Amino acid sequence: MTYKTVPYEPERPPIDESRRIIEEDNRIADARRSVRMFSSDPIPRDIIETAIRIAGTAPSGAHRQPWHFVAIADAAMKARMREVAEAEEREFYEKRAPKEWLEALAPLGTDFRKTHITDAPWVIVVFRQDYEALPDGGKAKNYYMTESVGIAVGFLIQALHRAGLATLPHTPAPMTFLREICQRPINEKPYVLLPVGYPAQGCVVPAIGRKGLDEIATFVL
Ligand code: IYR
Repeated sequence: MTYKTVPYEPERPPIDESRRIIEEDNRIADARRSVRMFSSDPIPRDIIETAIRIAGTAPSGAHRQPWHFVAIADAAMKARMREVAEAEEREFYEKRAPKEWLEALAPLGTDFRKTHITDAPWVIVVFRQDYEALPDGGKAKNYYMTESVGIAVGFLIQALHRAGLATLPHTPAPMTFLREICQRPINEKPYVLLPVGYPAQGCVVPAIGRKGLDEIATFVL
């Protein structure tokens, strides 16, 4: 079997330049926080489009690109999503959640109220394509869909952050209702709901830290 290739020889920066860039990137990345208090100040569509293009550059299993992004600015649709999400979250917090889970969430101060869905100017619902529906009615298998979409969402969150925009990865459970509201086909499963906007004036975030490098990494030389 043969496959076609194209040249790929990106410019190689001097090592000190790489160090400068990566340290600056670390400073920027470390300043990111998930936000639950959004300003409703508008954000132009082209910025959201470019962020989604960046997400679409993520690597994926067998390069199947098993993702779809629905970007919603429509107030009525956001209101509908919030209504269903809050009903489900109320069930979660009041009935379904095991004590241990609620204890893990306590430092984050979350509850069933999901104001971010209606406050943020955009909500991006990300879908995972479990298979591709072929024009002849057949199905083409995808691979490592969950991992691939996770990487794409990582790209998306980081790109938006670098543009000064806040996000909150929100996964109401169950979130099948998002497929109906977004009118997506049966081969797609909602993966995450991501409000996008500026933090509200007076926004606060939980006082929590990050694990240090020696906690998250092992080096073997
Ligand atoms: N889906 C609920 C609960 C929740 C779960 C996790 I894991 C979080 O990191 C935060 C919240 C909610 O959105 O409130």
